[in-house]
Amino acid sequence: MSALRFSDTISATLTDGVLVVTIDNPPVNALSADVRAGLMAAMDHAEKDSAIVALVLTGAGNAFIGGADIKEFGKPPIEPLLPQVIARIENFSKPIVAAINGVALGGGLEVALACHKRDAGPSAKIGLPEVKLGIVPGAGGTQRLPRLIGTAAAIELISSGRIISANEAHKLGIIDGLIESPLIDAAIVSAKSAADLPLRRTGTLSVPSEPAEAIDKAATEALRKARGQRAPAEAVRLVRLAGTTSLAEGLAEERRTFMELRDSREAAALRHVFFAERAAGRVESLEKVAPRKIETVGIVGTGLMGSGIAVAALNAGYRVIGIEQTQDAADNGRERITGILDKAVQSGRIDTAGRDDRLSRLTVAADAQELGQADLVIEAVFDDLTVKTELFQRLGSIIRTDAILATNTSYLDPNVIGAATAHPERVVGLHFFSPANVMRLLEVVNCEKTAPDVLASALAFAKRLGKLPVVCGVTEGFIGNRIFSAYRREAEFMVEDGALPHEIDAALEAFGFPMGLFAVYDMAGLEIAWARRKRQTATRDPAARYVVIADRLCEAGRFGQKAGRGWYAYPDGKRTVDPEVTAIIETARAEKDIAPKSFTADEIVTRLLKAMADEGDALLAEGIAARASDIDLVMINGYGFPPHKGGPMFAAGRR
Ligand code: T1G
Repeated sequence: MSALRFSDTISATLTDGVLVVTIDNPPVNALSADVRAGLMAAMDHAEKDSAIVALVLTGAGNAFIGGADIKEFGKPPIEPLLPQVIARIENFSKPIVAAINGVALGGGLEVALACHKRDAGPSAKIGLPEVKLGIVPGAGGTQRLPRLIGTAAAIELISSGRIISANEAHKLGIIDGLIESPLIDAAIVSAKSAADLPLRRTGTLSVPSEPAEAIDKAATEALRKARGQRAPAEAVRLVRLAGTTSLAEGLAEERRTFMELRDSREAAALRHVFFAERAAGRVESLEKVAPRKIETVGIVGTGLMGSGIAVAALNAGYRVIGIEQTQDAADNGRERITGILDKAVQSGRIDTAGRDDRLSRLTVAADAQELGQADLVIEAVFDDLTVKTELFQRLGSIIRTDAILATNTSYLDPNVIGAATAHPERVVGLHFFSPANVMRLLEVVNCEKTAPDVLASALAFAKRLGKLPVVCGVTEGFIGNRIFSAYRREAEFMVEDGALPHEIDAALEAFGFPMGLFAVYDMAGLEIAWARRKRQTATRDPAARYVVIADRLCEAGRFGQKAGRGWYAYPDGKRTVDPEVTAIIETARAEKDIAPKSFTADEIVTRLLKAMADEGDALLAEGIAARASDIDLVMINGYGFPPHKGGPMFAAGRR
């Protein structure tokens, strides 16, 4: 066995006539220029050396190939281009077997599709996630995948960008060999035996025929889910094209579409989100700070929020101790948690063994002394300052001296809660979003006294939960609710100024929000915010602009969808404009002598974006948020802001 090197990132060894080519381009073996050149050089070498009968292509470390190098997007292209490398692989005179040892995504899967055989280890993950970056596959994915698995299945995979397991990929026919034993050894055997047979070139296969209805159904479903985004719709068109045109023409049209989308605003927004997610939760000053070990998580309060947090922690492998005040409440909490896990079994997300394993790590008790075993205690009790401060005082004598205390408050001041304990440096805020086992966003609140290793531990905990942590400082409502309040306030000002709620909602929905603001109000119910406004009456600045319309709606018993009436009426459950609401609005305008103006959809969106971005700038200036991109992530993942618009800071051009 002799070692060869073809570029900085491509090396190879020759075993038994098979050249095993390894891509080593950490962290994910992306297809950078050096990788592409090295692959070409390896093929040059293999072509000339008659001792080489076949090739195996694999990745170093945990990844096969994570895709095109996203950092090269927007830069001038460097030859050889990926389609050239891939065409050379497919047309190569000797068999090339992909040994897929980890993720094969985007261009990584496209490389594998052009290989003559695909073997994968059990931890391989496969997908064409390009639509999540606002683009379509650009190196043959839309043309080769349907040739292997059919049009309907390819439409579903490419338009959703879904990433699948080796097992599913094998069942679909993307993977030929599912290998348990050492992958490379098996791939070498595969490659050698392929050398005696005609090569199976994916691009030369014809797309399997399928009933037109199956294809139409997949296409309709994909377009429905795309909600107006371009990339998934283009993906559907290109996959269909594979069945009706030659490979060369299909590839040319794919490439043209890819280039066009790559330069679009939508793609720039989604790339921004991609890098924003990777930057989130990173705090430079914590780089050398070791997090504390967390294995057992105590959760005080097992209501809606607490039970969701418990499930998230159980899913991540933690031992969980839920605490309630009475045995009855503890039994109910356990039932709630079990109920969520049962639903996960019914929907196939976990199996019964998975559920039983989770339940074996769960205790729910009425005795707070149990918390003496916890490394981290999260309170998820009623959002009342006295309740929370008393609880934290009491916990001080129960929990271990090195245990971390987290509060899940949404609106209270965690500095005040922390000050109620003898050791505020161990207190941190963990603001989960409901349902906590589903929502990815987690605001990690760095309080005035939080110790660096406590913050580092909270971030490590969030990461293990699979959450998207965004660090924020203490302010009322943290990042999300502060921006949301500004957005809501501006929308109500606009109603007073002349826009009707349904006009604002239509503009927001056309922009990409799943639901307009006033429809969301009606769904959530209007009475809690009304109660809060009434409590704040005494402290409100009388000079500040105040819109009474929501109060008038509540006074008229219009508490939202559950009441059958709110900002809209709901005859037969259908959202409808209600003249009674319009009359309330007109009265309120007349009382202030406001002559209503009309607003275009564009004006509505621009004004709301500006309000959000101005509040975002204030959060940055106050040091509450560390980066504009963190604000974008909070609004995208917690408040329905459309990801393909990049978040309010990106959309308003405030990066
Ligand atoms: N290019 C450049 N850098 C990348 C990268 C990529 N494709 N993927 C990840 N990184 C960086 C990332 O920024 C981070 O860097 C580090 O790797 C670890 O990432 C022609 C058009 C592979 C599943 O969309 O889904 O192929 O911040 O924290 O959780 O059709 O990264 O540390 O400096 O996410 O282990 C298609 C995107 C491209 C895959 C690994 N490919 N990546 O997850 O680590 S388009 C993708 C991922 C394409 C062709 C086209 C994940 C991952 P830093 P990480 P992870």
